[in-house]
Amino acid sequence: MRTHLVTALAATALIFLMSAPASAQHMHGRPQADSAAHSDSIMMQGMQHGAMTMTLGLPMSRMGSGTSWLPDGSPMHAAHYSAGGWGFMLHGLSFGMYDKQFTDRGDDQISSPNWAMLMATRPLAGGMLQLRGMFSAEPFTVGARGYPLLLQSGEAYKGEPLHDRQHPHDLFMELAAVYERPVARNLAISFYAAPVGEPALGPVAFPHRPSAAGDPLAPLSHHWQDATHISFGVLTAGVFTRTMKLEASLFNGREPDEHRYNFDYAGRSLDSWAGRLTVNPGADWSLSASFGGLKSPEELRPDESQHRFTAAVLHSRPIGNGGNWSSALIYGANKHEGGNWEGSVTAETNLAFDGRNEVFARVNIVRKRAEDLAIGTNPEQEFDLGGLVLGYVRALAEVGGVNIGAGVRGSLNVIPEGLEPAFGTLTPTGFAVYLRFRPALMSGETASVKHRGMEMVP
Ligand SMILES: [Cu+2]
Repeated sequence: MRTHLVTALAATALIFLMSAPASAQHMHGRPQADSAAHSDSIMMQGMQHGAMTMTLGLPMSRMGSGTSWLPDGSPMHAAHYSAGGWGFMLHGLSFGMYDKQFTDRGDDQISSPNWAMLMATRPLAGGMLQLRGMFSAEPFTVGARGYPLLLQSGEAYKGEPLHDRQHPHDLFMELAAVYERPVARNLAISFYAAPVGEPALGPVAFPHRPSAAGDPLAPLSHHWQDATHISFGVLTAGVFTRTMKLEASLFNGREPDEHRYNFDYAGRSLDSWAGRLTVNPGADWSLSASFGGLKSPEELRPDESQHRFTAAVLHSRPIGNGGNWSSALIYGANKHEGGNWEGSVTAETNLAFDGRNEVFARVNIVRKRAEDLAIGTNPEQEFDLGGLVLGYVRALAEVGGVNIGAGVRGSLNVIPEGLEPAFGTLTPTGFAVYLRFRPALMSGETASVKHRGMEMVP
């Protein structure tokens, strides 16, 4: 526990240091945005009009994880600056938390869930090239077994399925190149190649969802919805207009293994596939549906492939003075070969009233098998699980462009009688207290997206 405390503090300090100089740049980056001197960069062209834009004049706030789309009204907690014809953006999220999960299957731990992402963007051959690196210190700051989270499942450790814990994310979460190019007034093509990255399967992954921004812990439905966000080998091609995007991916469908520092290619190819349709009908909304085939995703059940279907509605809009309200309703289902569709629902909302006070809530309903939870009955037996999460984050300070908040989170789960012997209760609970570190809100950008409309075609 002491080593985790030390590494958690080290990680938050690291993120802090990484954010601070970039944010200082960001501070004097704003006046530059109004100068015509930087008009060589696509993003800076957009900034002259009050918001940064991408291909087809789409706002940067729409960029989700991988190639997914958020609502345009999503808040951007990022630092931005430009140099040498490139536009750089740094964003990330780091928590330092104490997490206690009750019952015999619970545990407590001090840890730091975190990620940081650097993007470099420049014009290329009539289009836009973007290079991305996303990293997580969780292998050090959470540990190989992950952090305690009752009823969570997915991935493995020392030959056993991880259960009642959330696995750490890999050191290399994403290394990717994106190329987008307009081919008509309102039509563009995109290519995404990633030694590690996210295929077009599922909604925006939870670490990137504004509707999950106050909560350090993962949704219980992660492996039914967005768990492919770290895949070791992804190729995605897409076509999009300003309101619609259609994508297809080939990727390595195997989940990351317990060695979180390396690239998991052994014996694998781009053996899995996915397709996704996303529609952003207005500035506040993003709707998506995806379907994929995952070849042998789990190392403990190598003979089993599965299909996944997801559908999601994301909503996000600025409110009041520096506030934002973001919500998501997500359905995701897995079908193992020869098995039934096992469904899950996530409903989550994050309401930042005014940039100081933030409340969030999540409801998870998910059907898991006995073997997911390593419950010693018939491995195929299915259980419907329910989880309710409520939390509050209070902004404490903004230091050097880093926004620091303190939060508290409580969870109440509801399990069927068949699981009562394992947990000793029908309503296992947990709580966490934490600090949250992230770059300050890029004020003005999100608001201007609303008023700007979509008239800015490059
Ligand atoms: Cu994950």
